[in-house]
Amino acid sequence: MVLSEEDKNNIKKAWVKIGNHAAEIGAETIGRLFIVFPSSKTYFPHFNTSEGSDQVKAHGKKVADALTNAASHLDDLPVALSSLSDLHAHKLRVDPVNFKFLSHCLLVTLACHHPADFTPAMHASLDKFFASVSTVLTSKYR
Ligand code: HNI
Repeated sequence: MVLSEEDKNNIKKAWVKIGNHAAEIGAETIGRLFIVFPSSKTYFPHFNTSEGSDQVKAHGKKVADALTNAASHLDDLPVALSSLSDLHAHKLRVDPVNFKFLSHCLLVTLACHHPADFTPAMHASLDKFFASVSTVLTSKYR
């Protein structure tokens, strides 16, 4: 997946807009993930997966922070996400299909929160960004 200059600008623009409510976006995304794709809960047997639970909120913030970090390292995602990639592949062994589910929930959440900014071009750039992050996080499975 190659991010064009336009993609990179769109992604950075989106993250400026998200600003300091990234944690809220993350929590809503994880809440949606567990409801829309319940099989994803398999990986969280130790969590209270109810929408709005403290664990959903805390995990949403971690995911959002990791994406904020990725958005500022668009030319170097494999390095920026290296330890997270080890974690997801070697320790958590998350089935890669779940990354598509999570990416879908991220897009829907962002579209709901920023409808005016969510142009088709922005949609495409964010989809490519989440696909690129997902590729890195699933790259060490074999
Ligand atoms: Ni993921 C832990 C980021 C996709 C299941 N995950 C993390 C952490 C971050 C993170 C950050 C916390 C690491 C730490 O504490 O050191 N995860 C991301 C990102 C994506 C992603 C950026 C994709 C965009 N993770 C997924 C998916 C699943 C998933 C698709 C499964 C459905 N992640 C987990 C689980 C943990 C986790 C399980 C451990 C949670 C815990 O606290 O026990």
